[in-house]
Amino acid sequence: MSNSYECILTEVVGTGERKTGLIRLNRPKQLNALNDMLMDELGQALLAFDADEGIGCIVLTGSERAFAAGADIPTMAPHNFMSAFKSGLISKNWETILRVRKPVIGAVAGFALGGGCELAMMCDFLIAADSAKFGQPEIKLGIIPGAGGTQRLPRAVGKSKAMDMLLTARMMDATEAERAGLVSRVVPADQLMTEALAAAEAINGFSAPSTMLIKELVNLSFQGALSDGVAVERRYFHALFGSEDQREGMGAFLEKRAPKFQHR
Ligand code: DAK
Repeated sequence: MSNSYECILTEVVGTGERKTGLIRLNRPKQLNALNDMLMDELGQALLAFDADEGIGCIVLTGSERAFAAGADIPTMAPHNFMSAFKSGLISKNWETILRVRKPVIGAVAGFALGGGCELAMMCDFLIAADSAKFGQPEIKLGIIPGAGGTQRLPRAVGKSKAMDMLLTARMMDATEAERAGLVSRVVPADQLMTEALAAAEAINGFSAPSTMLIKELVNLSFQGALSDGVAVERRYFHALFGSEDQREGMGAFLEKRAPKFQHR
């Protein structure tokens, strides 16, 4: 993997026409605690992969021991209200991932805590190693989540489980996370990357406009009224009949051959 960044590693992987942008969080001594430099670099790498026509999908991962153990506590510790308020404490680049239009798969092994859990929940879906542990332990530090944990966790796992995790700081293991709907699949730790990259490769083979629109619409389903989302979905569905990939996809089905998408 490339080392042009200090706190992350990036690599382009895959065998197909369109490839996967792989980003690995890399502050091993701090269990990938998320400091400003890491978040800046992550934002840059995400946007660079998103802008690259040769990339169909992004995989975000950490190490075997930790996806990320949260925001960097030594950076936050000295702040008071005024300095936090004036500097917008650690808000820079925290939501860049939400601007990415291509699918982002989170591949989580080990700890995903606090901001690490929040970052994971900003991915489009999560594949977890059986070693994964999710939690929002901010309450133990005398604070609360600051990057969407109180909002995304209840949407992912329901109110009761979210309240339990947020108020007691207990961690959820991979099996419970899958049962609760926080992650889409759990695999043995040594198969995590194989599984995540295979999922990415499958997505890379589909029409890019379809993958981007599905992502946009599913995210919309968490924001507005159901009827609004369904109306937008209907319009985009119609709009895709102006694409070459629709003609190719349906033509290939009728001709009993594999489609060759051009992503337009
Ligand atoms: N920050 C910095 N260093 C950390 C860290 C963190 N969050 N978590 C772990 N480390 C460091 C430890 O200090 C230790 O460093 P050394 O002592 O070796 O130098 C090293 O990683 C290994 O950790 P441990 O020795 O503690 O390892 P254990 O296996 O015993 O325990 C642990 C692992 C993950 C259970 C434990 O380290 C732990 O509880 N860590 C803290 C987890 C936590 O409280 N996370 C939540 C932090 S608050 C916002 C955006 C985000 C946020 C807020 C606002 N905005 C956009 C406004 C997010 C806030 C948070 O995440």
